Amino acid sequence: MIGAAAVAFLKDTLKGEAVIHKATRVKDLKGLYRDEEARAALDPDTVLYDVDAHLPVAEGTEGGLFFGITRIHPGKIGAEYIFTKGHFHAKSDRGEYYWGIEGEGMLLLMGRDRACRAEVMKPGSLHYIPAHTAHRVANTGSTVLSFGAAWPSDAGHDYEEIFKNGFSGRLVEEAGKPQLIPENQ
Ligand code: PAN
Ligand code: ZN
Repeated sequence: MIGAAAVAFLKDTLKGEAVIHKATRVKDLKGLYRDEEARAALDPDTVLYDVDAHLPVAEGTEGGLFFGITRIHPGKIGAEYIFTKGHFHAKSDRGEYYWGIEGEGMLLLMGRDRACRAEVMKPGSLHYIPAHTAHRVANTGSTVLSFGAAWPSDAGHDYEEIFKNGFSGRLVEEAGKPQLIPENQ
């Protein structure tokens, strides 16, 4: 039997069967920005980034894969570029691929030893996120940053660790350029 694909992947959107859409708003990022006052002053319902994800199997299924596209709005909260919450995987030994689609950004990678590094994201850049490595993306450009992701369906997300201890590096604008500033290393 020959059939049409159940999902359409058009540049930075996904549409079709088993595709979910999730928006993350100002109110979901409480305590994560260096300048909490600046965050709290914003409309809590403003969307900062959103994700389309193709989840063809149930979350937690061993041996499956998930595929997502994230779009992050441009801008800063205080001096810090708008970013994703960031997480370790709940099954910490699961890795992931990210790749840049449109716009400019930085991927922050932090190991369990809290050593932190950043990789430049741009259209066509490919990023291997090793196991046991927290990952967060910041939009350092002036347009929407979109990127793709593929990860194991049993990886899960541990956001708690990041809400508790944060990342050991922050991407802030200094003299008009992104700088990686160490924090709580
Ligand atoms: C991605 C992320 C997505 C949003 O699909 O979930 O970019 O970032 P947060 O989940 O940190 O809010 C991924 O890493 N999945 O594992
Ligand atoms: Zn992940």
